[in-house]
Amino acid sequence: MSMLSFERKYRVRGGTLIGGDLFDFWVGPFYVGFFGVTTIFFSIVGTGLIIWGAALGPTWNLWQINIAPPDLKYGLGLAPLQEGGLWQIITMCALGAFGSWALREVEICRKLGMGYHVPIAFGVAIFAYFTLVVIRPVLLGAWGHGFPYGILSHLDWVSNVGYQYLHFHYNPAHMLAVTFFFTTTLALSLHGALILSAVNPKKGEVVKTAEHENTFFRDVLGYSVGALGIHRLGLFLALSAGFWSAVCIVISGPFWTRGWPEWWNWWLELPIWP
Ligand code: UQ2
Repeated sequence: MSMLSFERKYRVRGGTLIGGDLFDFWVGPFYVGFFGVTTIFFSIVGTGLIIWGAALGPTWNLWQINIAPPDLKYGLGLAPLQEGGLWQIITMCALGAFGSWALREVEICRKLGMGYHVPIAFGVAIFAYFTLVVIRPVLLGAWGHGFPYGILSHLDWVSNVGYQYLHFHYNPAHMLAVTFFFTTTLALSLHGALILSAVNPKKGEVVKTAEHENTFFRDVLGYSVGALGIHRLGLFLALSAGFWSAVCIVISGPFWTRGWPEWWNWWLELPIWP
């Protein structure tokens, strides 16, 4: 269902960061803007390079297509296209597209006079990806430490890198990240279930309101975090999951090179036992 008649009054001029009025228009329901143009550009070039990389490879099997980063011997230099150079350009296109998308969100926030929570939240996801393909490879001295672009190949990479540190679940930042991911699903399932339960009363009855929502959790837990509170909590939990994911991988290698189980020896080495 189109909401165009409703949205028309919110389609205001201005709020752009770059380009003034030049790209300040919509295509159908979509705001364009300078960053809409750059998003389209990076997406098309990046996707085209992925398809080209697939064509150069041995398979069209969607699961097995793989575009690998350069060999470690290329260090932080540029590699030939077929030997990781494609991966390098595709990575730049991905970051260009993600960054453009975030800045397009900023322009829309400015138009609507809203806070910047959405682009900031998206920015944390971009930060996690940036950590994986730029910050950690740079700290380790080679683009070859980035992860390969492929459905199965990136799973293999995660498994191999995990085993390189013996048992990745002993990584304390990984523990935090996993806990935040799970808690995010708990919070969203509670919230989604509560909202749907409130708007789905018995046939013929009017939908329930915030009072009922609060009362349900006060009756169950003795506490309700509140309608605004659950969204603050959800944002905090989700951003924390992304943040600690970035931390857990960036410390693996640049700041800790042994097995993660060994890290916990700090406990046994405390001077309080003898
Ligand atoms: C709530 C509330 C909502 C909610 C939810 C709660 C009316 C519509 C889900 C309950 C959430 C609580 C008590 C926090 C749980 C804590 C963690 C870490 C998952 O009270 O207010 O608003 O959606």
